[in-house]
Amino acid sequence: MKKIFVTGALGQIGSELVMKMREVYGNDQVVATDIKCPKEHEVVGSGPFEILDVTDAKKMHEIAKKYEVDTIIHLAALLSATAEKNPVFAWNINMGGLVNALEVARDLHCQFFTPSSIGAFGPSTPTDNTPQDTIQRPTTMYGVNKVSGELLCDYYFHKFGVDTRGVRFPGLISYVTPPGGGTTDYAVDIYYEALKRGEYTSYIGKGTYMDMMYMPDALNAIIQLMEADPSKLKHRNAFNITAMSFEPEQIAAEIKKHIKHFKMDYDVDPIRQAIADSWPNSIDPSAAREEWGFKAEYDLVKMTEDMLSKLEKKGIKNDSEIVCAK
Ligand code: AKB
Repeated sequence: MKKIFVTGALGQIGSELVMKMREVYGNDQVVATDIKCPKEHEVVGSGPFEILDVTDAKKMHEIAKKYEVDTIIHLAALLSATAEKNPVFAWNINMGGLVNALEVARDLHCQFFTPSSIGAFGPSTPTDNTPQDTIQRPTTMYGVNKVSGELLCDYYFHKFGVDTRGVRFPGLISYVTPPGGGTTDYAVDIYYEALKRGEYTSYIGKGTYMDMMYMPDALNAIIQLMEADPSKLKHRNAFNITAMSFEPEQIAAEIKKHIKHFKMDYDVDPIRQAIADSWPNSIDPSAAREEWGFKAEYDLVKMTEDMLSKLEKKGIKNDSEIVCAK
């Protein structure tokens, strides 16, 4: 039975992954950690939880040892736009946290997962159907962290035999926990604003294509890759995976099918636009398909239907309707 240690457990991926893994492996088998500890969170209430700042190597080791974990899912990191605002801080959290987690994995013989990103590519990377193995010269601090992280995880595999595995995530879209500080976050915000106000101002410009994925597919991908037969893995850190690629007009058109009066305009943020422009339009996930059977279930149509209905169930609705209802 796996005993899994998760960092960044209250973040966008962590808050759903912990609950899913507790369902699959048992509540007590998943030790969630985060720098904060809100009292009322289901992750905190449903199984072991510890406060951890990932730059604190000693405490990380102590917690992992205390629970006798055999798997580490290292998620704590700053996303692209936040990292660009404070690059040295991002280096310290993203790289410092990663090397600490890898050291724990080495010492305690743990299997290891950490996500990379489409941000690991840069302007000199082929932009369409970006291959698994290609040029990686990113121009953002986040991208530099992600490429360095991929290489560091390969190093720990080759040098120390740590079973490191990873994927390059596209923008992740979910109705549970909002992302924070990413470039692809517009594709989450747009659903909330469509329901609340019937309109959205996109900070990403018209015609900017980026890869995206609905959270259920992302969670399945992590579990599937961690369960994959190691003898089948030619790559490890990190596999291209994607479910769809779209530009703002396309997601807006899809939302309009459900909310007829929905309107979108643009007020482009130069920082996030420059980051988006440096990333691929679409990546090729064939290595993930071939080596461990990756397959996404949700495309833009299916995701939009599910996202809007789940947000409505959560009570996200037109502000004026809320005022009228009082
Ligand atoms: C971001 O926008 O920073 C992330 C990512 C694609 O890695 N969502």
